[in-house]
Amino acid sequence: MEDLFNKLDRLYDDYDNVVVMGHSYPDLDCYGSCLGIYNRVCAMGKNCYVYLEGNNYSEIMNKAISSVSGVKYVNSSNIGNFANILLIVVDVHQLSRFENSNIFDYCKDYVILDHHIKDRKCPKGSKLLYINNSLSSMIELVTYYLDYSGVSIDSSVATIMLGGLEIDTNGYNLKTTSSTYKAASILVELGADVTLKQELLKESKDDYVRRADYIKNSITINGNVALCILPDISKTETLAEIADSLLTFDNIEASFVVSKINDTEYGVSARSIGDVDILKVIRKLGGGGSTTSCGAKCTKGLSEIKEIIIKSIKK
Ligand SMILES: [Mn+2]
Repeated sequence: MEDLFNKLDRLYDDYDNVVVMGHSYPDLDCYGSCLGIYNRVCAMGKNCYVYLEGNNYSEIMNKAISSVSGVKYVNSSNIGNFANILLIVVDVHQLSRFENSNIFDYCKDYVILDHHIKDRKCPKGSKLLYINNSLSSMIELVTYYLDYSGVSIDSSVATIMLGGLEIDTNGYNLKTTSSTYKAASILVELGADVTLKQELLKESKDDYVRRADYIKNSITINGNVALCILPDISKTETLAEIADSLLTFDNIEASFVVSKINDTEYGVSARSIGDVDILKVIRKLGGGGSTTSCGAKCTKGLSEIKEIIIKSIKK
């Protein structure tokens, strides 16, 4: 990793501006990583900005954004005012899932840093590409980057980063190694407040009850795979949250959550902590991701999606 950190550090000087951006519907892993890199680049005396479009964010994200101060942001309305931009994309590598999928129009060069399984649709021509699917989260990498650089960060940023680490590992259950715990330890040393992190991750009672209701109506396939169909149009992050929750139950090793995400498309979110090959199923639905966490968006009908999932699991 030190090699990567040195390469990154050497890049910034060739540009007037550095913009850090993640995926659409950002979560704390994505946003916390943007903030971490932002702090590193600012510490080197460079102009840096975090790209946030700002609409349609989760309650957790809105709380996180308002908890940090002094960060310079850009979005589609003003990115055109900046020249000679190096873009650093984190936590995603498919252009269609970028927070702004037209961002390349504004940037001279770009770097991609991700921890998801590499997709064929990964853009070619980056200045630096680092995709390491064995990392628990983006936060893990960025934490080691900050540690290596000796950069200090605001306690609010460390808190968000700790929250991101917890979310991406589903509470230190998925892809968690000794380095993951070490990253958590570094973040606490950097000032992360465990109580505030808990506050940040809190959800409303209504959301909890709604989720419990969905979970109650889920079915189990082969005794270890939960399938949950949501009755209403939902946000993709809701699907992801429910898929995470399902994994906390006895005997459940994998989960699939399906819901309409707009008038024409269904979203599918899948999680696995065991040997169930969810990625194979998700690929059949045209999606992608990692072997522990993946998803798809498709225009197939609900009965066809259900059939593909159930048949593939039973096979
Ligand atoms: Mn992530």
